[in-house]
Amino acid sequence: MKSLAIACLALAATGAAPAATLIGSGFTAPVFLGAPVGDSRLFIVERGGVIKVQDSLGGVSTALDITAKVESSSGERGLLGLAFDAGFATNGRVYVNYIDKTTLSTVVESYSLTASDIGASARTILTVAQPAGRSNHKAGWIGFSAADPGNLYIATGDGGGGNDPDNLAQNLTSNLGKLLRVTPGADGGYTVPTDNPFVGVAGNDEIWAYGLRNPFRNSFDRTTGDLWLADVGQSAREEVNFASAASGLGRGANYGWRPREGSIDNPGVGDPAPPNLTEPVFDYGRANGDATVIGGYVYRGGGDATLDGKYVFGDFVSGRMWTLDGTTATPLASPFSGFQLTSFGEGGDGSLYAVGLNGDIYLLAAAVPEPAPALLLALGLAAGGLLTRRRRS
Ligand SMILES: [Ca+2]
Ligand SMILES: [Ca+2]
Repeated sequence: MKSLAIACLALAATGAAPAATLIGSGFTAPVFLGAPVGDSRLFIVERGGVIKVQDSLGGVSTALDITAKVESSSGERGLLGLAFDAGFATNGRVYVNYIDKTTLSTVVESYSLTASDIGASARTILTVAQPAGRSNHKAGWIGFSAADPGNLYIATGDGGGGNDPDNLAQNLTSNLGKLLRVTPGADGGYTVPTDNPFVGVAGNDEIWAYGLRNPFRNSFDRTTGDLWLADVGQSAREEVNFASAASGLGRGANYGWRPREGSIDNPGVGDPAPPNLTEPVFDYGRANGDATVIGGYVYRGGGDATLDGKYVFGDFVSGRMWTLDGTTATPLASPFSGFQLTSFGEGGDGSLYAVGLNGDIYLLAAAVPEPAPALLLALGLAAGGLLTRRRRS
């Protein structure tokens, strides 16, 4: 099965008939898939407020059900993000991002999926009020970078409406249209890392980067910790932004919205481009039915030479997919017409998946299995012996 998927994707990359392996179906409006590093299970986020778990044999169960708390009946609201605590293997703790049914605010909470009473394990980390009457641009992705363990990054949209009517993404006293960075408290709440860019100066201390419209799906490279931010455009350009861990993960970056949409001045407003602008590494227009970028992952599974080390992303509306190598995008022959790609997903072993609003989950590229512990030990002993000999010589 795995080798078949790899072979099919290699064909797709060269323009042959596209194929991918359907490994799950029947989910209700799934919008994200993830897994703790090294965990063989897949955690699938359903927009209505449920997290399902699919095991390696295909069995599906419910890990969390907070539908009573989640507003998902209109616009782009719902349960939108999931991240795993570094201590997940022992504490079962996850972080979620959703729109609250009562307040319509963004809420980031943590739960322990292994608690005897999961509901009672809820801890509110942070909330962000949303503008009244605007149902779109809630973003909702959350994640931890291997280059910055312990700090949770939270993507917020501009809160909705055309052309960010209150100019919130450029407003440093609003947490909307931002990438936030906080240290979650074990008992809820958060502290602000002292090296956040607006600590001690004007601007909200939680803000890490700003000028974002609707950064719905983003990722940290599991190997390097680099940040990939995909900001959904309005009516002209879709964009991908990149900030390496080596250069500081884009601390204080202004990604340009609303004065800019992708690499052009926003046609809908006359604001001058900000002087401190960070341009996207790639943006694209509305040809071929493209209209909503879905950020993906740098594939680190090692099982597909075409994808290895490249950023894979796509478009919700057209279903098209690309790899990005540096600033050069190469189309992949996508199998996803009518699939409504809502997210890519990364397995605990680095395998790459695609998630469709229709309830289907596809494996795009499997991961090469990790060497068995006995083999690693043998390799380690061999390397140790080599080093010892070199030192002696
Ligand atoms: Ca401040
Ligand atoms: Ca931008």
